[in-house]
Formats: sequence, structure tokens, C-alpha cells
Amino acid sequence: MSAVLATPPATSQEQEEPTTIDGFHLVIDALKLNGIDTIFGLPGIPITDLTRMAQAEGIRVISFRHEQHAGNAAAAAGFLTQKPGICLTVSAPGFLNGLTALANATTNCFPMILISGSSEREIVDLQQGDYEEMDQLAIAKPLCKAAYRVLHAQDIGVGIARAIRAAVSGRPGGVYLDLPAKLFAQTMEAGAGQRSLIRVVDPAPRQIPATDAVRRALDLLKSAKKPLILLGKGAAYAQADADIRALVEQTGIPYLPMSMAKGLLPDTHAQSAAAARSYVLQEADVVMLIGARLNWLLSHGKGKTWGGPKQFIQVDIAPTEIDSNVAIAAPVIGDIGSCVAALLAGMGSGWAKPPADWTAAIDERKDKNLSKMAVTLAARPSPMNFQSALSVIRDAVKARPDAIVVNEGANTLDFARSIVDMYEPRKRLDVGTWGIMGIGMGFAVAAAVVTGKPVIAIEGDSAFGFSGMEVETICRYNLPVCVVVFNNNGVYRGTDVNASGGADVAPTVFVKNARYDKLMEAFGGVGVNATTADELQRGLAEAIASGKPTLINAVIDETAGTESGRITSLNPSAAKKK
Ligand code: ADP
Ligand code: TPW
Repeated sequence: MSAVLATPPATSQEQEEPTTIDGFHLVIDALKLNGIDTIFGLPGIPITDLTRMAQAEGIRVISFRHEQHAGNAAAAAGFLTQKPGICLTVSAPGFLNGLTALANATTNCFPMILISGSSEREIVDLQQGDYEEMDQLAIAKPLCKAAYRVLHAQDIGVGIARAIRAAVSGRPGGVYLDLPAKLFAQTMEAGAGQRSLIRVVDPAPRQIPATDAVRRALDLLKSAKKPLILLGKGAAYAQADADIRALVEQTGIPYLPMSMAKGLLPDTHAQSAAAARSYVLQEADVVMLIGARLNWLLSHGKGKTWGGPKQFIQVDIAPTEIDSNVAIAAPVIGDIGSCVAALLAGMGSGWAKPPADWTAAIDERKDKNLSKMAVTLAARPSPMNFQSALSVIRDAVKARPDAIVVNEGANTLDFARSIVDMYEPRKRLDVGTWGIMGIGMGFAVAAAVVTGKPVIAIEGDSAFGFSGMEVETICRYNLPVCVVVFNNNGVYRGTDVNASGGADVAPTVFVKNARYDKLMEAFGGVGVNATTADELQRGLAEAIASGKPTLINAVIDETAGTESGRITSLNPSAAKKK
């Protein structure tokens, strides 16, 4: 290198003044030191400069139109990568907008950190009416796994380290980190600043199950006449894909995937009992849950859904999950990777496959149900119904098994979950444990940003409305997202009438024949209005091939949906009728 190009010597003034680092850069450096390469957020006082500086320092900053969707993106990124997704918001209202996503992430065991700027503590605590005044830490606490506030620049390293550990260790979840405005402008000597940062060593330590717990579980499994394995999204999160597949295949036990565990083994796997779900839940005598909770989605492990008496084995990282709904005969506590490896090792050779009459009875029901479904899927009614439209998406996913499916709605969700087969792990993101609407575009953006793969968002028209404005975000970052809006003119369907006979339409009805495709066109993306399965197929194929942001308005028969999809029975008036 020639002397001319060498760095000029520091000026005398620079030599005298020790270099300093401010709060902004300590936050950025702490995140980078821990491998955080993306921030999802929305700028404003006091974090606007943080977003600019983070971008300047090489962090990818994905800026949203509403904090809830930035938060949902962070949560999905956390689920997909096992690194906490970061959502950055302004104080009070921005913080509150992000809070739904934080609570949802915690409920779903997704690791994320909501970082919000906040107002001056002295003024907030005396309630003197500061700009965007709010005691954010107190409000966040009950809605997340852990909440921290950093008041001094020298504590930023510790604050971020604690937030990362809390988000990803044990049962993953949401963490809140409160950073008051004043913190960002604080400075400290640069060397001391760098030394104050912490690179978190082993943020999600393995938790090895006890040998006797593994033995107890294997003994029970061996004794079963009608064993069943139930895979939940914890199993998908754990990234122990090969061992989970080996456990299922070496035991020969039929399995059921919960919706976000679809694809851990391909849905077309011979041992999948998904097409005989009600039968296996009723009939099984020993059920091994792997990363799935016995919550409402599994009818709490009891009642009509579950038929006769069962014994449960539960593999989970959270010991307090055990016995939460019914007695668990054999808990196996640890991280799923370690637990499944221990189960495999403990099985040894010569494991007897389940009785043939059990697997044959399942196959018989599967064959019957799958043939019935094939007839429904082949039909081409006009207008389209949920099944005919979804049969097109099913074929598209079969052709691109690496594509990520995002799914929300009621009927749109329920039908898609059973019709659209998944072939690879962690390719399906949906409404999760709460059945929450509004995750669509946030999850889609995260999936595209984190994986670079095509994303197909299968959206009820109501569900889409919660995050629809983020199509601008999708266009702005030119993401390979194809949104398919199942447009049946309303919530569940478009046919309700106003019982009073008044001029307002019924509460569940939207503007008829809306053209959601034009929303995408408004921002330079591709809009397609599909009234037939052929048009939908062409639009989807083009979107996936081109990678261009696309929205397909799929016109669905407005009479096709049922109230609340498959959970009609949870409506209070349905309970009254029982
Ligand atoms: P689903 O909705 O698919 O049934 P849930 O969200 O109810 O799944 O359950 C996920 C379970 O997985 C939670 O109880 C959680 O504690 C557990 N879990 C998450 N990550 C891990 C992991 N790495 N190891 C073990 N258990 C995990
Ligand atoms: C945050 C209640 C559950 S499902 C749904 C709503 C409003 C929309 C169903 O209509 P959609 O789908 O999307 O058109 P489809 O296929 O049946 O026509 N607010 C939140 N979460 C939930 N779950 C609701 C409301 C709800």
C-alpha cells in the first residue's frame, strides 16, 4: 500500500480527546456482537437515529407501516432462526402497537425482543405529562417472559445479554427491553464501552433429560398397543429434524403434526395419521407429545375428542407444562434435540413396530378420507370454493416444497391446514396458539427476509385486512411474496343480513366484490383478479417464477364459509344451544 493512501496521522486535538462511544452505537455493537443482523421496526422519536445508524453499521433494517407487523415479523424470524427477532419501536403508542406481537410471541414460545424507546423516567414517574409518557416497563411485564430497563450506557451490554438469554433459553418467548431517550446520547470512553459489551456464550444451553425419565417413557411406549406421536411447533423450532424423523421411522409409530409442525416429516409420509386424525385421537392408548401442549387446540387432552383412557408421554423443555391439563405418566424434560437423541439411544436395536392391526386400521381410514378429499379437490365449481382454490395452492407447494406458507383466516385457515401438504420443516407459519388474526404480512415479510425463499400467504379477506397496508413494505423491499386473498365478501362468509332491517350491512359483511389486487398495484406490485382455478394457477405460477410482489384476489363463493370455521362450537351462543 502506498504511503499516500495510508490513514493520515491523528490531529493533535484527536490525540488529546479520548474517543468516545454513545448509547446508540453501544446498542448497535452489542446486537452485532451477538450475531443480530436484522431489525424490524418503525422509526420516530427517540429511535429514528438508531435505525439510521444501525443501517449504516450494516444491520438490515426493515421498516414497517405499523409496529404490530414489525413485531410479528420479529417473532417469526425468531421461530425460523432460533435467534431472537428484534422489533424496535418508539415510546407509548408505538410500544403498545408492538405489545400484541410481544404477547403473541410469548404465548407461542417464539423468541423475540421488543426494544422500545421511552420518555424521561423523572417525568414519567412523577406523571408530569412528558411527550408519549408511559410506564412501559410495568405494562410489558405481565405480557412477556422478562422485561428490563437500561439507564446507563455502561449497562447496555448487560441489558442486551440478559434480553437475549431470556428470549432463547429454556422455553423461548418474548422479552421487553426499555431504552429511555437519554440513554442514546450518553457517552463513555470507547475502549471501556467495547469492554462493557457481552458476547453471550451458549445462549440456549442444552438441557439433557434424566436417564430414568427416558427409560420410563420408552417402557410405556413399548407397552402400547395403539401408540401415537404428536409433533408440535416446539419440535419444529428445535431444529432436530433428522432425529425426530429417525424416532418416528425407527419406532414405526403413526404420528400427527400440529399445524406448524407440518413438514417436519413430509405430509405424504406413510406414517402420517393426519387424514385419520379423529380416529387416532379417539383410539390411541399411549400418546407421546413432542413440543406440543395439551391446550384448547388439543381439547385439553380430554373429552369426546380423546375417546377412551390414555397415557401420555410429554417431551418438553418446561417442567411446569407437565400435568397442566391431564396427568402425564412419563414426562421427559429437556430440549427436544437432547430428548429425542436420548430416546433413540435408549431404544437400542430390535424395537418392535406397533401392532399391525393398529396401523392397518389407520391406513384404511386414511385411504377412505383421502379418496373422498381427492374428489372434492378435483371439482371446479364456479365461483371457486375454498377447496378448489386450495387445490391449486396445494399443487404449487408440491412443485416448490421450499416455499413458505403463511396462513390466517377461519375457513381459509382450516381448509388450508388440511389440504395444503407441507414437505419440509418450518415452512408453515400461522395463527398459532391464540388463533390471532393479523400475523399475515408481518410473518410473510420475515419469512422472505430471513430465508430468501418464495412466500405464499393464504389469507382470508378479513384476516388480510389486519395487516394489508404492509403490501407497501413488501413492494418497497421487493420481496418474493405472493398474497392470495380468499375473498368471500366478509368475515367467515359474505351473506349475513342485518336483523334490524336497517341500512347498515351485517357486522360480518364487507364491501361486495372488492378488488384487493389493486392494493398491490398501487405500490408497483402485480395484481391478479382470479375468478377461476385456472386464473389462480397462472397467477401463482407467475408470481413464484418471477419473485415479484403479487396479490391475487381469489374470488370465493360468498356462501361457502361456516361461522368461525371449525371452531363454531366455541361461540357462546353455540354453547348455550348444547
Ligand atoms: P403446538 O401449538 O404446535 O401444539 P405449542 O406451542 O402448544 O405447540 O407447544 C410448544 C411446546 O414446545 C411448548 O410447551 C414449549 O415449552 C416447547 N418447546 C419449545 N421449544 C422447545 C425446545 N427447544 N425443546 C423442548 N421443548 C420446547
Ligand atoms: C386479533 C376473530 C377469527 S377468524 C376471523 C376473525 C375476525 C376472520 C375470519 O374471516 P376471514 O376468513 O379471514 O375472511 P374466512 O376464510 O373464514 O372467510 N381479532 C383478532 N383475532 C381474531 N381471531 C379475531 C379478531 C376472528
